[in-house]
Amino acid sequence: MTAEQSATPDEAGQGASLAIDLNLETYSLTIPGPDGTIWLKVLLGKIHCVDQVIWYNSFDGPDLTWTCSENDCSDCIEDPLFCHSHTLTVSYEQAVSDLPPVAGCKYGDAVKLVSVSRDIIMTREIVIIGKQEDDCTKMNSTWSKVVTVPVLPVIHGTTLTLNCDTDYTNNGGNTATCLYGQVVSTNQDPYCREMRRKLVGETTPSSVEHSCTVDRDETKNGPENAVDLNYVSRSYTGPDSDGTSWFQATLDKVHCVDFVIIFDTEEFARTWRCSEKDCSVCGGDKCNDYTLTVSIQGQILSDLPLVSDCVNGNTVKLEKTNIGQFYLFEIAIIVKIGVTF
Ligand SMILES: [Ca+2]
Repeated sequence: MTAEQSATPDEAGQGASLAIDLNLETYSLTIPGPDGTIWLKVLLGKIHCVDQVIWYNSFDGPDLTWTCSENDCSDCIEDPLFCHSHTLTVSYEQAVSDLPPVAGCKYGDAVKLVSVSRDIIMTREIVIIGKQEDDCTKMNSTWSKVVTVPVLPVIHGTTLTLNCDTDYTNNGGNTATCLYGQVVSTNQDPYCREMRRKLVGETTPSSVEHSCTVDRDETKNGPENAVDLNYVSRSYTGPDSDGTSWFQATLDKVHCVDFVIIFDTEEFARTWRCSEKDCSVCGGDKCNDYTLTVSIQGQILSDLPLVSDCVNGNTVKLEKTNIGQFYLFEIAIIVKIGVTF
């Protein structure tokens, strides 16, 4: 830690270093510099998160105390008159990449005291309190079902990968840092969402496709997002060259399809129930916007036994009845249990 000031009448007897020598007998005396400003600056040597700055002008101080938020250190107490005649800032001398904010302290490597209405600054001591570089022992309390790699506790400065508990998927940020005892996200907060539970009789398609991935963004809008058991991810498809928009699931083999549920969200779904003829009986939201067909594709099978209330097929196709794009958050295909071909 070193100190500088705008100017002093006596470098040896009243230099800036005397403001940080832990001795109240000695003091620095700051007078206007060449540009007329009056300032005392303490260089910390590395980035700290500054919690408080305490200034001793007299033996029976502290005379002023500034308390920092994550934005500034303008909260000044002790002597209101003195507070108004000085400003205190914490800033960076060295270039630094964005640090995630920590509550109740201001990052910086330089602390600058400026006199705004007095001719001199006399400093017996200036004390800079940095936030304690504690280990991180517990998760950020606003995060639910998040687990870290490495597991907590970790020391200050550790970079963490954020995952979710079993049966949950992370739809938010996936990195964090242990800063001053807090786990702080470095991009965005994680968001662990419980995965959709498979229903009794639900069969997982062996492949899925749709007419045209919007923006050609397979990660964000691809058809696999409709069968990943995640209510947040979704497929998003537009019309193909024929002008129709559709989503198709191919099953591992021919099943007798009982019903199909389309989830727009966890709460909003529509269900197509099958008779032995078709799966046209729809209940729920926006039924008129879609048709659902179950068919046998790619193989000729004759004499399949007819089972009541289900349709034999290895392909489930959802088509939009009018032109346009559509989302599909999840599709669940439920087949008759115990019916095999
Ligand atoms: Ca999904």
